[in-house]
Order: sequence, then C-alpha cells, then structure tokens
Amino acid sequence: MSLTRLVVALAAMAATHVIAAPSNGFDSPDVFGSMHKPRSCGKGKGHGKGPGKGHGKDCDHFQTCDNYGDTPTTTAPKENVWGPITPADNVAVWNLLHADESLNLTDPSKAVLTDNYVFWIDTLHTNKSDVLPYLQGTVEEPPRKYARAIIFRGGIEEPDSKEFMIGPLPVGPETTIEPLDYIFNAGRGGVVPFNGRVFDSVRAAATEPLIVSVMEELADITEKLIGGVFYGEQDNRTTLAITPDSPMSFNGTDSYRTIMFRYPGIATYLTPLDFYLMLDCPGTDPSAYKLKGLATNSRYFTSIAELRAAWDAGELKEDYQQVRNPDWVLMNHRPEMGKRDLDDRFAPQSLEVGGKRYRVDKEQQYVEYMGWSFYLAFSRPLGLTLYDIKFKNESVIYELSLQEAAAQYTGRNPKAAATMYHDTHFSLGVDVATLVEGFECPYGATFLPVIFYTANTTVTHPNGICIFESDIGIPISRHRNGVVNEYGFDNLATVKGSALTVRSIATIGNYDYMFDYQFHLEGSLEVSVRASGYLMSSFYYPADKGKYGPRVQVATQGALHDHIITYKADFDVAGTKNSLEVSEIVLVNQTQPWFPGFGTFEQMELDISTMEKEQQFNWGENGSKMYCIVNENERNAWGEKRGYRIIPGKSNVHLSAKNSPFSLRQMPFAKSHLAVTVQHDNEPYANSVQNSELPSTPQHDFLKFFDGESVEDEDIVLWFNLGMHHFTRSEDVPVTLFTDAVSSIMFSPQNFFDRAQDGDLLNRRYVVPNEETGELDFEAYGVEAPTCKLQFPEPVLGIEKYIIE
Ligand SMILES: *[C@@H]1O[C@H](CO)[C@@H](O)[C@H](O)[C@H]1NC(C)=O
Ligand SMILES: *[C@@H]1O[C@H](CO)[C@@H](O)[C@H](O)[C@H]1NC(C)=O
Ligand SMILES: *[C@@H]1O[C@H](CO)[C@@H](O)[C@H](O)[C@H]1NC(C)=O
Ligand SMILES: *[C@@H]1O[C@H](CO)[C@@H](O)[C@H](O)[C@H]1NC(C)=O
Ligand SMILES: *[C@@H]1O[C@H](CO)[C@@H](O)[C@H](O)[C@H]1NC(C)=O
Ligand SMILES: *[C@@H]1O[C@H](CO)[C@@H](O)[C@H](O)[C@H]1NC(C)=O
Ligand SMILES: *[C@@H]1O[C@H](CO)[C@@H](O)[C@H](O)[C@H]1NC(C)=O
Ligand SMILES: *[C@@H]1O[C@H](CO)[C@@H](O)[C@H](O)[C@H]1NC(C)=O
Ligand SMILES: [Cu+2]
Repeated sequence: MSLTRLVVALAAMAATHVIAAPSNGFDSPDVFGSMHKPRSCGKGKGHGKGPGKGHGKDCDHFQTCDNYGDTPTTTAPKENVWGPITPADNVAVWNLLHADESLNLTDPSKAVLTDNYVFWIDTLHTNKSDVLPYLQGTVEEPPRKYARAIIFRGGIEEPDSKEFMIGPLPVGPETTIEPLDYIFNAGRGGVVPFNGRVFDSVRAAATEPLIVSVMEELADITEKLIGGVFYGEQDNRTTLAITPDSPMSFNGTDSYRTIMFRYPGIATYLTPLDFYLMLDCPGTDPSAYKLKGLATNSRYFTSIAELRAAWDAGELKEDYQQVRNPDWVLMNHRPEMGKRDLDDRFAPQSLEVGGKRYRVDKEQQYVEYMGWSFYLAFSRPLGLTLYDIKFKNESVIYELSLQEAAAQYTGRNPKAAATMYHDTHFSLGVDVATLVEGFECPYGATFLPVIFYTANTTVTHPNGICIFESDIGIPISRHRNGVVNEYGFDNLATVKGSALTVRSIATIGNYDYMFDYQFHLEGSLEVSVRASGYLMSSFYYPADKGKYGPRVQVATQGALHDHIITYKADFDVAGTKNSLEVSEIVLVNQTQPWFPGFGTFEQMELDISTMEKEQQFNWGENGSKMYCIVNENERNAWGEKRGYRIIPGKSNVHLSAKNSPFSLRQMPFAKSHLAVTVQHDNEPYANSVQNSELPSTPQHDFLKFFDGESVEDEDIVLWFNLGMHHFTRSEDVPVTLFTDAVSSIMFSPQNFFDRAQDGDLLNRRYVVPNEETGELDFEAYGVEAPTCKLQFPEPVLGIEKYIIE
C-alpha cells in the first residue's frame, strides 16, 4: 500500500498536552501513578487546535517514530506450495477448458439453463504427502499446482454439476482435465445433480417469470396488505425485493424456492414482510415450474384463488406495517442519542512505535514474528488459510483453515424455519475485502491483497488481509516479591504483552465475519471469529410470544439462529506423529495417613487417557477435561510428552438442531464441539461447497471420516467449532456488535518446553529498590520507550478500489 504519510506530533493527535514518549519510561522513581509527569510538547503539525497548543515544548526536534516504517522483509525458506494459482494459470485453464469440444462450454455471462458453463475456477489444495518431502528437503522440486473447476452442465442428457482438476500447472503438454472426485466421499464424486447445484443467477432468472405471474395477479392485494408490488427485479414498478433462500433442495431430485418478500434497499434485511411464496422449480424446463403455495397471516394457501377468497372475505390484515423509511438502520452517527463526555478526543491507538517487529516475504506470503513463522494461502470458498506454522523453528500446526461458516435459523414462518446457510457455498473468500486502516487494523498495519478469479479475469482486493502487532493490554507475566519496604516489594518483574494478528473480514450478504489468528509471544495461538452486520430477521408475529427472538422494530423480530464456524487444525506437534491426550479431573475418596481424623476424604485427580479411535467429541462439563495434542516420541527435560493444549475460549457451541430436515446430513461437522481424524490426502475438507443444497443426500459426508482408524501416534487432524447461539436483541440494530458476538479458542504449549517461553523476551522490566538510596533501580534490558513523533496517514486513506483485469 502506498500511503502519503503525514507526520503529526503525538501531542496534537491526542488533543491534549501530554506525551512525547519519555526517553526512558522507567528511568526515575516517580514512574508510578500520578507522580509521573511525562514531558509535553504542544506544537503539533496538521492539527492547529487542542488544549496542547501553547503548552510545553516544540516537538520538531524529535525524530520521527518508525511506526509507519516499511515492513521488514525476509526470504521464505521454501516456496509457498499452498498459495493460489496465478492469474496467467487461470486464463490458461479457462482457455484450455473452452477449447475442449467435449465440454462444449458457453460464455457464462450469456448462459441459459440448458448450456454448459464454468461456475468457477480456483486452486486445488496441495496434497500433504507431496508437500512433506519438499519441506523436509528430501525432494528438491516443490509439488506442482493444480486448479479445480466447477462446470454446470445443463446441456447434457442428465443435467448436473461436475468438478474437474486441471494440471499440472502451468498449462503445458502434460496438463490434463480430469474429473475431481477424490475429495468427495458420499458416492457421486464431483457430480452434483442439477437440482442440488448452486442456485446461481441463471436459475434465479429462470424462476422469475413464475414469481412475476403470481405476484402480478395478486398486486392489488399485496399493495394493500404489505405495502408493495413485485413485477420482476428489473421492472421499475417493483417496490418489493425477494430474499435469498437456502437450502433449495433436499436430495437433488426436488428443487424448490421459499421466497419471503422484503422492502428493497439498505434496510432490506431488517424489513421482512408477511408474505411468502413456495415454488417447485426442478430441472431445466421452466414451463414445468409451478406454484406450490402461499403464506401470510400465519395461514397457508395452496392457490392464488384460495388466498384471494380469504382476502375478499376480509380475513387477511396486518396488525403491524413494516417501516419503509430506512433511516433507522443506517450506521451513521446519531446526534439525537446525545453526546458522551470527552468523546471528541481521538481514541487510544495501538501503534508499532518502536518499528515493526515482524517480517514478511510478500512474494511467498510468508511471515516471521518473534519465533513464529507461517505461510498464507487463500481460496475462493474458504478465504485465508495458514500453513506450516512453527514456533522457535519447531512445527506446531501444518494447516489451520476455516472449513465452513454455517447459520441455521428458526421461526414459525416458511422462511426462518427453513433457512440454513453454508457461507462457503457462496464463495466466502470473494467477500473478503476492504479493511479500514486505524479502525479495523491499526494505523501502520501491513496490508496484503486478496486475489480471486471470475471467468478469465483476476479480481484483486488491495486491502483484504492485514497483519499487525499490537499491545494486548495485559502483561504476559509478573510478580512482586516481598512487602517489607515503602514500595511494597523487594523486587518486581513484569513482561510486556503483545501479539501478532492476521485479520480478514468477509461480508457475506447481510453479515460481516471477522476472522483473527493471533500469535502470542509465549507460544500460544488464538483463533477467534466475530460477527457484525445486519440480522436476517423475521416479520413480527405477536403470537410467537418471543419464542423465536424479541421484537426489534414495530414489525420486525430478531430471528433466533445458530452460527457454527468450523475449522481444521492439522497439528504436527514436534513432528507429524501425534496423539490426543485427555486429562480429566475426577473426584476420588481416599485416605491419607497424616489425616486419620477424616477417614476417607475427597481429592481431585487427573484421569489421563489417550483417545484411541477417530471420533467426534465435546468439551468436558464445567471445564473438567483438558485435551492436548501430544507427541509420544518427543519428551521435554522432565520426561513429559511435548504437547499443545486445546483451550476453549468464548462461546464454544455446536449446532443446536439434531434432526432438522434442513441440516439433516450435510453438516455433521457442526454437531459436535470437536473431532479428531487421521490426516488423508483425500480428506482435506470437512464440507463440500455444494453440500448445502443436499441436506439428505450430501455430496460429501464428514461422518465417513470416522471409520475406526487409530489416532494414536498418527498424523492427526483436529476439527473444531467456534460460533454462537445468536440470542437476538434490540442492540442488534442497526447491526450486530463485534464486542460480544465473538467466539474463540487457544492453543498453548503444554510441556512442549521445559519452562515458560517469556524468559528470552527483552521487553520487560525488573525493578529493585536500592538499599542505600532507597530509589528504584530499573533494568530495561536495552529496550527503552522511544522519544519520537508519531506518523499517521492522511485521514482519508486506507481504502483502495478493486482491481479487475
Ligand atoms: C453444445 O451445447 C449447446 C447448448 O449450449 C447445444 O445446443 C449443443 O447441441 C451442444 N453440442 C453438442 C455437440 O453437444
Ligand atoms: C418505467 O419504465 C417505462 C419503460 O421503460 C417508462 O416509460 C416509465 O416512465 C418508467 N416509469 C417510472 C416511474 O420510472
Ligand atoms: C428424494 O426425495 C423425494 C421426495 O421426498 C423422493 O421421492 C425421492 O425418492 C428421493 N430421492 C432420492 C435419490 O433419495
Ligand atoms: C530450523 O530447523 C531446520 C531443520 O528443521 C534447520 O535446518 C535450521 O537450521 C533451523 N533454523 C534455526 C534458525 O534454528
Ligand atoms: C476473456 O474472455 C473474453 C470474452 O471471451 C475475451 O474477450 C478476452 O479477451 C479474454 N481475456 C483474456 C485475458 O484472455
Ligand atoms: C465420597 O464419599 C461421599 C460420602 O460418603 C459420597 O457422598 C461421595 O459420593 C463419594 N464420592 C466419590 C467420588 O466416590
Ligand atoms: C462439573 O464437572 C464434573 C466432572 O465432569 C461433573 O461431575 C459435575 O457434575 C459438573 N458440575 C456441574 C455443576 O456441572
Ligand atoms: C492427491 O491425493 C489423492 C489421494 O491419494 C489423489 O487421488 C490425487 O490425485 C492427488 N492429487 C494430486 C494433485 O496429485
Ligand atoms: Cu447472527
């Protein structure tokens, strides 16, 4: 990112007279509390006002801080073998597919139901068995890349969707187009029946005439009942919008649409209406599509005539009218809500004032930070993925990747009751974009582009991913020894806490998911996901009595739903062969000879076992079970198995529904907190991107991973779910809040080392009162707070346009 940099004295930015960081924050006894008076300098550049003006000294003699310095570079030890195929590869693959007469492809932008066309092209995952010899150096050449392509084949005898693998790349004489079957295990390989394939714009367009014909006939009623009419999305008389629905098939032989109407525009997700159409729309012949039924006023009608009869009899009316004016859902500043004291001051910032402490190889998408190293990869369905994660040059995790972001809704209406989204189905990765510097990533963060392909073009989102180190707001560790003197200690040791975050935000329609991977200094790795954006809401029915969520506007109910975000963590803790150790706290009654008076009495004990077989499992009740990925063959100095602990964080839930027809068999991965399997090249993904339209006959069945294999001393994979039960509320308006809509997990060294890994950090203080002078001696290990002027970008910078070429 090229930014014009504006150098601003910190004093001016803070709009107060404090701080040009002291030359040594810890060099005098008055460092604590209010006794400390930092130097001030008030003549800021750029900002003329502020109470600092006129106070203190001029900042001009300070050097410029390095907080906007270039990201230090490094050279990745290996080629990034997981990264995306190149734009040139995409074009070559596109051309190769279109040159193949047997595929008989049509330009997707002109395609109709009965054509064959490319749905998308992406990168095929690289087999781990091919990668390991390269990483270990036993093979010189990196594994060759392959593309995967989904082709919609409406033009063949039995229309379907079929997936292909194309490679090796770059395209050359050896390159072939082969069916891609091996990553799908439910029996049909890469083939999905026509009715179960992604309901793309071509299929949506084919159903529109039926929707229009129904709604045209009912226009007089809908105008009066729900305040709008629908003549087609492009017709300028239309004042209603139709909603996306999913799933739209149960087993691939049927195909249906359950359409709820809403008001169009920015408030659309929060202005649902009490009017639903149910269509049957299987196959490639739209003349066979038909209306199945209509619903309003909590009644179901099997024909237009039935509904009209009820209307004519005066039986249909709305108690509440939906709000047309979208003002109430805008995310703008609302002066009518008042003003908070001091809120006009610039908020605290986390800035890399000492200069960046991480290195990036932008070419190879490789990062090094305080002993950590890892590679980044990106895919259309899954977004950002991390590979070969090492700490202190030892392997911890081979692959850490999102697998699915699912949401299932509930409600006593045809739309909410039937809604279950898999966001990878909607290519979550293409919705990763546009991070606002200073607000979503700190000023000075490193931004990386996101690249994906649409047909034979390359789309680049310049600020799709950010990397930054920030203050975590707590010391990693500290201790105060002794309370014998005026300071309250003989010595006090404290270690500064900071962490490196890799962040991306995907906006999938109504929702914004923020995905963070946070690398801590002592070897912990935290994964978290947060949700913001608009609720997918229901019309407000008082008869529901709040059972499906509260009323959040005059005619809107916040529909209760689950978010389940599934991840894969292919642990390779100090090597590929690992086991999953369970340490459960159990209570036992025992006698101890030195307490004869108690007889038997209760003690906690650890019941330690190793999981034997592949399985799905849950967190222990009230935290009673510790799960660790251990390496039986690697011991620390104390003879303990070296391991990483899996620590539950915030909101660790699994899907509530067990037998819902909409989530019946296509998402078993969402139905337990955790699962462990043996790593196989043909089991790279928990889900398939086309599973969501096949709830009863999935293309890919996660349950088939659990076929009794031993997970002891094997290359094992941990699958885990983050998420939340979204108990909706008025404070979800205008949008859900990231602060509490959060779920997380942490992986931490467990006897991986012989002691805590913060002893080598220099950003620490050791404070001892001098016995003779009574003053405090500060040991700063050569790391002092800098005296410098901070840099900020021009205020409007931080967003760059998409590049399409
Ligand atoms: C190719 O597909 C078109 C429809 O896109 C179809 O009309 C034509 O018959 C097909 N050709 C062959 C050889 O199958
Ligand atoms: C709608 O479109 C028609 C045909 O293009 C045009 O004649 C008419 O003026 C438009 N009406 C409105 C309200 O924009
Ligand atoms: C799919 O569901 C329909 C309707 O429930 C049923 O008639 C049909 O046999 C099912 N087909 C398959 C392949 O399961
Ligand atoms: C890291 O480990 C590899 C072997 O796994 C070794 O070749 C390399 O020298 C080590 N690097 C450092 C900095 O210790
Ligand atoms: C992409 O396809 C379009 C339409 O077929 C064509 O006009 C264009 O030249 C192609 N671009 C590349 C880079 O091949
Ligand atoms: C321990 O003994 C008490 C008292 O007899 C009994 O209630 C309790 O269930 C015992 N606990 C266990 C773990 O056996
Ligand atoms: C806490 O966990 C222990 C061990 O699993 C279990 O026996 C106990 O019932 C749990 N207590 C509560 C309040 O859930
Ligand atoms: C990856 O491994 C699977 C399973 O062994 C194999 O079928 C497939 O061809 C391999 N893929 C590539 C690109 O070599
Ligand atoms: Cu939600």
